[in-house]
Amino acid sequence: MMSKDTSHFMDWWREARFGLFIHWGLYAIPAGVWRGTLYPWIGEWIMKHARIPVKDYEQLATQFYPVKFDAESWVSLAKRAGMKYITITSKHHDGFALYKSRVSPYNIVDATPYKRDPIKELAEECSRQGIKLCFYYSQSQDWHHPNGIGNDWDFKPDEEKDFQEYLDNKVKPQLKELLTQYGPIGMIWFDTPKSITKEQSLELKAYVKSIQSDCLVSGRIGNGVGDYASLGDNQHPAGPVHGDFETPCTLNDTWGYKSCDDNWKTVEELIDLLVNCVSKGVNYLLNVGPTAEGIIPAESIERLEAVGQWLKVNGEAVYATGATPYPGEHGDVRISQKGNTLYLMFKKWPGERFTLFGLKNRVLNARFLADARIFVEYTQSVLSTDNNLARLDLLLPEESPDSLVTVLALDLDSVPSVDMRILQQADYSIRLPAHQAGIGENPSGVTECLPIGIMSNWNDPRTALDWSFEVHTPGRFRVALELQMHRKRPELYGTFPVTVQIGEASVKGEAGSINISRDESGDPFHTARAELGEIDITQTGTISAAMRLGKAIQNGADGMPFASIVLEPK
Ligand code: H79
Repeated sequence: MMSKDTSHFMDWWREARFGLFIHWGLYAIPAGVWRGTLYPWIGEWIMKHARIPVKDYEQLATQFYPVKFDAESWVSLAKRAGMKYITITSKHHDGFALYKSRVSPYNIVDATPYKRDPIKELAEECSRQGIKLCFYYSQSQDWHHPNGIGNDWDFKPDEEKDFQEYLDNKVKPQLKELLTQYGPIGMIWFDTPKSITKEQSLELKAYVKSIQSDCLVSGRIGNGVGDYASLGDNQHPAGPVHGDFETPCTLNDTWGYKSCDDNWKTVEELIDLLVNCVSKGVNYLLNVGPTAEGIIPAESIERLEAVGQWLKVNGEAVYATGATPYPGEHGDVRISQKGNTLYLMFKKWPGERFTLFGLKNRVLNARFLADARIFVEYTQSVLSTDNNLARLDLLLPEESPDSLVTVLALDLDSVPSVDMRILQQADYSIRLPAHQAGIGENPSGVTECLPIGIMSNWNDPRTALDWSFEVHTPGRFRVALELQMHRKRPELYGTFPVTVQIGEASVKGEAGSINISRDESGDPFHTARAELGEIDITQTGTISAAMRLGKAIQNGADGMPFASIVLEPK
């Protein structure tokens, strides 16, 4: 007999969807400035960027006295934001332990005048307020330990270090402390595996599980042995992901506090990013960097509280939901599902009429999470003249019921079942993404790069990408190409000559290093959009499309980072 007990040690994490990341440590004191020089990039990296000797950086500990730290207010902020777990830096790359450690005196209790253990206070609050506590722990980089990776200005080059000695004498003993001093821990959030071997990753994982068997380990433990996988820092999924994923993200550009970083994302952007993660089944781990005094910046608090307000109304579409059943996107709508309910999350309000194509179930009820009293009229039909395209026509209020993303819940007669073809959308647009492309003749090994949804190594004009899609309303369309390009090094990309064939029509153009903006974050990708021209689609039904490179690409940057073709009605 199969067991009826289907509970799983990852259930809490899969249901949570939204967590608070906290980067707090000695780097909050310089806050981006060392000896009068403002250092670019992320604040917690200042020791490495300024190549600060261990003995100088250690002096910061003598000044660390966060008088305003208040565990109750940090945990209640996470609760108000609608977050279900907190992941805090117990030790970042600088090697400083933010908790009482017997393994190394380089910790907040023994090396600072503060002498309190904030992790202990947070653990007590988390347990009181019912939120999971998790620890970030930098297992590979440690710029304070002679055998940790990354510090070559005080110590030997990494290749000559005895990394195993560091694992045995610092990492494992500190993990043991973290897993025995603070009650049940949700996860150890390992980061930047660097040169750690598969045996060492497995050894660390087994070690964690031997102390707390239900404690998760993050994907960045290295070598693919984590309990789930991680997207890159501030990376967002473009298409479906296979398996459990989380994306760690910032509110501005830094993780650790930086006094001059004012590049705050707006509440609108944050909710858009959240619903995009939710629609792909990806957890969103959003960061705050408290000051050296122990204050979470007011700009962070305001934004998290606003997201929390939205979640209070719309959490049903977020917590314990699954990814959209559709293979692709629906314009400005993101979709999630739970049981027999499909949630349409409108990033832009469509106005009175909206059509959802390809839903095969019967709709029993349509209700807004923001206001269940609003009556939504709808009709369903299947058009045999359009290759059996199912359509659900909704009559909506002219004004959106919610001020930000509005969620419409569709209660169905059974579990959502959808058309898996690429469908022209209600606004007549058509998206042909990398993750839905067929890859033709492929001698040079072009691959689809999930989950960020770009083609990798596409530099070969012999390889065509192809699609077929369903058109219900022919007409003239603008053809645009979206690429995801590296922010820091746009010069690696030249431009790419491409030909796009849509049915009988074709357009040629150049896509490439345009609209790349540099910023402080060092995040890897930026969307660049190129307009290629216009084409006519003259008939309804199934249309095919293909794209080729005009010449071989030799740019040392992994070919053309193609994300999507977008056809928009003229
Ligand atoms: O903890 C946060 C970061 O400190 C950590 N991961 C998140 C969650 C992280 N470790 N390494 N990295 C992120 C990537 C670092 C990239 C770097 Fe650079 C390239 C460091 C130095 C060169 C870009 C440019 C970032 C800083 C300068």
